[in-house]
Amino acid sequence: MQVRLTAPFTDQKPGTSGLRKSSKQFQQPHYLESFVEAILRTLSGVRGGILVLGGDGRFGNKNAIQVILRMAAAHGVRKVITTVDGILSTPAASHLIRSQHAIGGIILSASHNSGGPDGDFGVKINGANGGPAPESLTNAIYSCTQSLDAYQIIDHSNISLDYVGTYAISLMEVEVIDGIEDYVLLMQKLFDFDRIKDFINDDFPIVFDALNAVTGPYAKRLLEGLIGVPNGTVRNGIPLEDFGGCHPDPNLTYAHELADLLLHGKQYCFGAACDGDGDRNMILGQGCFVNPSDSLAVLAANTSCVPGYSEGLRGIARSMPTSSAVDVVAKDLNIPSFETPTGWKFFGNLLDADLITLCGEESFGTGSNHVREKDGLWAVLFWLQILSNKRCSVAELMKQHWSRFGRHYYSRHDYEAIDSETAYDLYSRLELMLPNLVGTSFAGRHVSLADNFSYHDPVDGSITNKQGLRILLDDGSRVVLRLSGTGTQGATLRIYLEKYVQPTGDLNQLPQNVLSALIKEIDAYAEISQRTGMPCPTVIT
Ligand code: VG1
Ligand code: CO
Repeated sequence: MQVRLTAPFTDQKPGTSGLRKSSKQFQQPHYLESFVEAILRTLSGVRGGILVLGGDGRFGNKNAIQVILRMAAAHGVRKVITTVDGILSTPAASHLIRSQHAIGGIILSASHNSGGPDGDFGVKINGANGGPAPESLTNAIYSCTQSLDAYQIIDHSNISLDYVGTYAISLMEVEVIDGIEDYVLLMQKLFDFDRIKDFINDDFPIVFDALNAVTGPYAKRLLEGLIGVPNGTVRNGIPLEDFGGCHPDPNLTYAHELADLLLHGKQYCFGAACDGDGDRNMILGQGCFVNPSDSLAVLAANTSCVPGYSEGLRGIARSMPTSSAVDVVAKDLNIPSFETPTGWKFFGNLLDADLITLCGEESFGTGSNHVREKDGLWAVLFWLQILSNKRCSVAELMKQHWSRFGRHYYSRHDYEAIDSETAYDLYSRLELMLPNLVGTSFAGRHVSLADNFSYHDPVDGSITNKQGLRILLDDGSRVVLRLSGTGTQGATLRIYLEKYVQPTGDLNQLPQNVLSALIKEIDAYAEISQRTGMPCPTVIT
């Protein structure tokens, strides 16, 4: 059946790996369908191909699955693999796409954004390598939406997502699988669960917060099932359509209940949380928050503890705003390190070309070549494996790490939901001023470089410009500014601050104190509080 569209669809921001908007916008007639039509017209191999489909369980997930199934059938897809209750984390989807030789996947999630009728919804597109769609694909989808005048859909009743089963919609097969199983098997290949089990059961109590989002069922099977920790270790473990009203973003602000348990309580030795779609992670020890940039460095420095990585690393990559902590480890290991723009899609080529094994972002994202997405629970298991081998606390491990490699004091300040024009003006004004900064003094140091970061992909030669304003100082300190590409209300300004202290220096200071001169200087220079009217950031990490 062909449904004609009367108004053009103009809502897709080019350059993002999908469409992320309010649930209300997604409920407009033909809205979801128009975007899906553009995906199915653009993705290569749709006719006769296999597609993976699932989501993080938020409001709209199940309905979107039914719509996409009927549209996929109309477009001649051979088979769609979807999951019981439509539950499929982003890393698990990436794994399925790869293991099932699918042409790609559609993941229904707005990741760490809130959910429910008043929250956000999203449609993410992954390619045949299991990774987020590259810009070339999202741009092509975007141009397709611009001229769309109709979409194809088949009339069919809903498929049951209650149990595992196989169905047909017209000529298309629908396989409803358990979305947890394959992922658990993959983790069993990488980690020594018995060793983790011995360590934890020997008086190392842990707690995990799924924030009522997708990782609940995965964590229950991995932690309470395989590792055998007490039931209830996984808190907020049932995926809810509105995430129980909470913001499924694992940071100190939005996962504060867990943070309080670890930072102020004595009950647990280790705590972790993941985001809405399961690709991010926050790691906490007793009285100790692990900065995500440090987390990546610790993983890289300790791969010999983990069976899946015992052969060592090919190389590492980090996003530009991520601290240089992992670069220092790479240097020590004598392996290459790459600096990419923000967004997991930029790691795809490096992973596919086997140039790197580990990669990560400061935004609580770490991952490896086992899939093509960042992977929250994988990082949790990696940490538990290191701790089991070293038989030490998180705080001790961090101390050992810094006393060997030095400490990159780091913080990210987010100013959320600023008026878009104000944010844009602030940003472009600073961009224009940057060339004049080079050679002058900033927070008492000399500015060695000030520019808008551009990335040259060593694999396909592509160049991606304007990926963030950076001010580099002669002592290795940095301030980076970006406007978020994932927010749905106004604009979000992110400021990343970093200062390196040698192993012989004071490694036990508070990051906000160490960074205070940079914080003050950038506020004055970019007129942040003055222009936004916000005296302080909404989220400090
Ligand atoms: C944020 C993070 C970025 C991450 C992206 C998607 O983007 O900063 O590092 O890759 O979210 O993560 P931005 O443009 O808002 O800074 V997720 O968990 O949505 O897949
Ligand atoms: Co996410």
